[in-house]
Amino acid sequence: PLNVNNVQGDILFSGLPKLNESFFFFKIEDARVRDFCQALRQVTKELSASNDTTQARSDIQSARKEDTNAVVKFAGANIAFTMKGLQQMKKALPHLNLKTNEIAFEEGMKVGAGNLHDPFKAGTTEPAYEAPWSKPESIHGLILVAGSDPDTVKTKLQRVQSIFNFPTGKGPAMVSEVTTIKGKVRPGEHKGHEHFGFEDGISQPAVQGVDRNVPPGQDTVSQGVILCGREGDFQQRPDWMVDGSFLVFRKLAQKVPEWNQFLVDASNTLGTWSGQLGSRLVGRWPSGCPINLSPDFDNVALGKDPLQNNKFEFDDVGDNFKCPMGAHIRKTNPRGDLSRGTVNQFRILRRGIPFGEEVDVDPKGERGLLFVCYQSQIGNGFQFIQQTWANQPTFFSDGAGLDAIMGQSNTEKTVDMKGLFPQDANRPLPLNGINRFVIPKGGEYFFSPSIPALNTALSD
Ligand code: N7H
Repeated sequence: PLNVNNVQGDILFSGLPKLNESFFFFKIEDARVRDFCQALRQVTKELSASNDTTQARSDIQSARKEDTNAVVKFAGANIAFTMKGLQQMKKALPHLNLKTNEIAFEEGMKVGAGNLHDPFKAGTTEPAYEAPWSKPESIHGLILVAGSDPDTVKTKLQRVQSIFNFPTGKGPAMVSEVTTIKGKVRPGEHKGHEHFGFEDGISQPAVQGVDRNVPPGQDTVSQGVILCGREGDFQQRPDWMVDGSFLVFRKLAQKVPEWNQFLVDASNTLGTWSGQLGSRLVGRWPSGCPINLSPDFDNVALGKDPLQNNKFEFDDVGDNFKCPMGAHIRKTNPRGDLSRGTVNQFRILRRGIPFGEEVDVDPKGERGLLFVCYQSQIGNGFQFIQQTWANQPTFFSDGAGLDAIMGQSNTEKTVDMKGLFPQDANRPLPLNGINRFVIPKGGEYFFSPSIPALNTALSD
């Protein structure tokens, strides 16, 4: 049976306490690979397992919900590797079996950028990724540290880095910095809401044998949908990959003033109001209240109630859609639109965090979501949701359009979306340039190994 103490802490349950998070992307120095692998055993003592952060996490999350400053100071660390990183480590670990059977991971995100419909640089087929995602060769791994406050996160990151002699130590550094990216929850009343203003992290699949007290409407998936080598992971994996999970990282910029303006302009032409239009594009009101349960106004009490806020189906009446087919939550989890058994193969655990300052603090600054998700198969998780559901105008029926939040097209400029209004399912929304509001800046695919694997196969 699964021992959750073997699984890194960001993966299962509700993740590490995320008020602040640092992502340290590193390269393993060519001359120090052996030292790096040996140091991993020391590093595992600093990592959080899925189980040992439970109390701190729930304390901090209740502090977050109550809108107070977190009083419990805690930070947890995890480590993950790219295929390039594992290949580098294999120089010191000749027996390491790298037949991961995961094509997306082995190729890296940039190679598959075209299939994701990520934008290209004008007139080329080169993804318009920023550095370092434009040159992923040197990205070998990621140390992520999430916690209650910036100082605790910083101290924790430094402790892990110092095991690799970074930036300096008794010997030469075993890693060099590729980049460090910081995320944080939004301030005050916006806590828990992403930059467009919507509460995030409401719907997550429960994992069999791990999550208890599963709220109504929340499905339970096999362990192997999230963890490699468990029942429900259909690929053959080397032993060391068991209880690890693929980590997808995407830096997604959000054009907040432009989105707000679009909602005002489009709702004027459509004869609605911007708040309702935005919520119909997401499928939930800002509080998290599903539009299926409250079509005309936000019901905050319902939105905050975990016993109610997932208890719904996309139950259309005739040709009238309670929730547009292209709404973000309908595209990314079609619930009973397909059979649950089918949908549940394609679920992910989302562990992202916003980045950037508020619009009023830094109007010209960049902001958005550091999207992170876990799955046992990238091709059935992130990639499938983005390519086969979100980017497919005919999913799951004609006229659905792209996912209104993160759907992407590299051919169509205008996509009509059916069912935007319950009163008139065929009233179209001409989404000129649907890519405009969420813009992928790059990212990479990582593997987050089990703690025993870090202590054995990956260190000796
Ligand atoms: Fe989404 N948003 O604020 O609009 N997402 N998402 N997402 N998303 C969800 O249910 C958002 C992105 C999923 O089970 C909510 O937790 C934004 C990507 C999935 O009902 C909100 C961005 C992918 C779900 C947002 C973004 C997904 C989900 C509702 C980019 C995967 C659960 C709150 C900047 C490829 C669906 C909630 C379910 C929910 C937003 C990206 C997937 C508010 C702004 C790239 C599976």
